[in-house]
Amino acid sequence: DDETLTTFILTGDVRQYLPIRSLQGHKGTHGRGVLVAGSEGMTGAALLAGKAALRSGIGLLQMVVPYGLAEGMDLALIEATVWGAEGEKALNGNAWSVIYERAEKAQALAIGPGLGQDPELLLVLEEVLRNLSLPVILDADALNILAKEPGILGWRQGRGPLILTPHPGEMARLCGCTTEEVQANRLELAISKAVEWESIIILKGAITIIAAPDGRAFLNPTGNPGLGTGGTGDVLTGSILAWLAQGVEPLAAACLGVYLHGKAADQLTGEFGLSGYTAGEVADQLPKARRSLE
Ligand code: B4P
Ligand code: MG
Repeated sequence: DDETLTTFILTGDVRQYLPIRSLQGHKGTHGRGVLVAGSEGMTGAALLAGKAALRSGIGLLQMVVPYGLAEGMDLALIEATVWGAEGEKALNGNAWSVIYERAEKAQALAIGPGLGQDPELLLVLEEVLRNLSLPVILDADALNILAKEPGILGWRQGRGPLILTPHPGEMARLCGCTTEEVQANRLELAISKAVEWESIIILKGAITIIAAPDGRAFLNPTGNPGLGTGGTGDVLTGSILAWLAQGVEPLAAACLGVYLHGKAADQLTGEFGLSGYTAGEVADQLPKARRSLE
């Protein structure tokens, strides 16, 4: 029953999920991740997710952004490689070829933060779901686009792990209900959709829920209301991308990412209290949150 299948994430479990960094390790062994994100006015979402991936130990971060924004991104996040794909100010339906090229040599892919919602991007999402066997994270605008055609999630089945990271508003759009209905039914809804869509669902908010396709669910004990500020969701996505790229199993990567994101925020309350720290500061705090477990 639900009671035995639903547990809090334990610090001891999270510690075991942390990948062991070999003394001989190099950027090739620490994983490559692809981040498809950003459009005019929302380049910050891409930068925050990218920064969080770097702060979570990724070996090589490859950003795929609209070609009109590629030069600015390249200068703003100097540690990442940046690839311009079709679309001047936002990616369009022809962005797939560049995404596919990058994904072929990577261990994980995340798509969505600040992406924009060109209707043609539905075609790109279909290609991602159908053709990529690496673990994929769908966040933000990828979820908003998907909400118009949630049936395409069925195309993923049997092809590779999928993680969805909706906040309650995005979950409502995906499920065709209201945000209030989501909030009144968080656990049941997250579990039933994780089973139905054969995906890991991270339903964000105070006590984020991580629901698995086998019907289990994990509740996150870390985090605080200071996280309710623009960009913190993008930081979460980038961090999980990095854990996946480093070879952490998808469900463990989801729990590890959510736990450390909240832990970083909890550490920041020591200096700032319950508001006024920024998403970028949460990203920068991630290594210290990780170190507190070692
Ligand atoms: P968007 O405008 O789409 O916001 P976004 O770009 O996705 O923002 P971001 O990526 O920074 O944050 P995200 O929420 O992904 O949507 C925001 C809209 O959704 C708002 O209009 C809001 O009304 C609605 N919405 C969002 N959360 C809601 C909620 N809980 N209840 C009702 N409506 C909601 O990621 C935020 C991160 O902060 C997550 O990791 C989350 O778990 C964490 N967080 C936020 N508040 C927290 C809290 N009190 N305690 C612990 N963690 C918290
Ligand atoms: Mg978000």
